[in-house]
Amino acid sequence: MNEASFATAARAVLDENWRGTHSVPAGGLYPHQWSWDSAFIAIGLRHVSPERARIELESLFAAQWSDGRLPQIVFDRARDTDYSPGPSFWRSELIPGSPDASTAGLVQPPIHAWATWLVHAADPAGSRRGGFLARAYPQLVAWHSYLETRRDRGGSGLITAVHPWETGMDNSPFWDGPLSQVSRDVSDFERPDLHHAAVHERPSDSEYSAYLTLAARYRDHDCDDADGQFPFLVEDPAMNALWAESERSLALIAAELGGDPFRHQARASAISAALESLWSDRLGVFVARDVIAGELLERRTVSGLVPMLDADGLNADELRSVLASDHFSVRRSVMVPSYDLQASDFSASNYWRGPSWFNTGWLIAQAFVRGGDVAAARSLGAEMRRVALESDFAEYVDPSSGAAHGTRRFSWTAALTLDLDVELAD
Ligand code: 2M8
Repeated sequence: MNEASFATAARAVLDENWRGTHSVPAGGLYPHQWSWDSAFIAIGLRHVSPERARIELESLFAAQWSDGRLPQIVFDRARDTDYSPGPSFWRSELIPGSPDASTAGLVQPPIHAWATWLVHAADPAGSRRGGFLARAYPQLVAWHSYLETRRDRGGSGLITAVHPWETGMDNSPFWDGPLSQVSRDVSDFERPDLHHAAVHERPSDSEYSAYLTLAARYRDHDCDDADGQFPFLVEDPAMNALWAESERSLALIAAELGGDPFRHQARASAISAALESLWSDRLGVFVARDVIAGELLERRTVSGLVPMLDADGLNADELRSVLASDHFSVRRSVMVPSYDLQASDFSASNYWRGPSWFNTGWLIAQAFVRGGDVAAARSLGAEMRRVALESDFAEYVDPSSGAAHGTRRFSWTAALTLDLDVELAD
């Protein structure tokens, strides 16, 4: 692969999906701004234009709610019917504490402080000149404080997701059990997503009915986290590992600003310690917890590998051996599947039920770097770049063939492979 043509192609995707103040994940399927997409995109954009990367994050921060939450989606009101559920479903303007922008009421995994630090580090002089960290820091502290005070529904020291969408891995097999307990009250809905991706690549109508039922219920309670009867409450390993990682980044940001890093370090250690309660001895990976049923959801998913990022957690040898096992290893491609290859309900094409994704690949590359195995990170990065280019920057791919699935010219695929290209260059 020609590195120069790879970088040119990746930048073209980022330019195409740039909307002046933020990027869309992909032009057709996802016409709004998504929370953790923007963070991943900013990590790649910092190599194209640090200024654009800062604007990407700040446009999301501008949509922060008064309770500190950063919303899952900031809507482009002009695209209401192009994506469901859109701004007229959420009608956030009627909910107390919502911002001027139209947004969803849910959240997504808190990777923002980490992204903010990486964006700063790409251009410290420009960042300091514009006061980027000084503005971002209080907003990020408020975001983490929302998670800590409003979202620890299980009392375990971990964040609880109230909707599969909040984990970013919408139809992960983790959620099959908890979702089976949710009623399907909303039955009349559009599926504009199916104009852009095949039906076997997306969640089913039954899952969508449960998703919309949960979202409508949360909205109808003004997105108030005090709702004691909420029918879906889960703790996800990746979401919590990213929270711990972001808290570590808050310590770096605080130190850079002359503030107190220690309280953030202490919080990060407390989250990492709480994450241990999601370790499954039987499976040898982290798993999720159903807070309502009070039980671990014992499945092997890529989310359960993300806590290996933690430098105090597992080392690179252990990560290598999990990835070499029959559950995660693939013959041709080294891209990591989203679900256990040996599971009877594994699918190579259905969304978060098996295909390989580039954001989780990037996270695993970071874990290798932390674990001291830069060579493994480089080889994963090289494979990801090859597959990204060959698949026209697909949203997700078949783990063994690299065949493209979902939408194409997907922003975080381009951003994160570009980041690995720059950061892991020999
Ligand atoms: C997917 O999720 C959205 C809902 O948020 C959807 O299916 O419509 C997920 O892959 C999620 O992780 C991602 O942030 C979003 C936009 O790329 O798409």
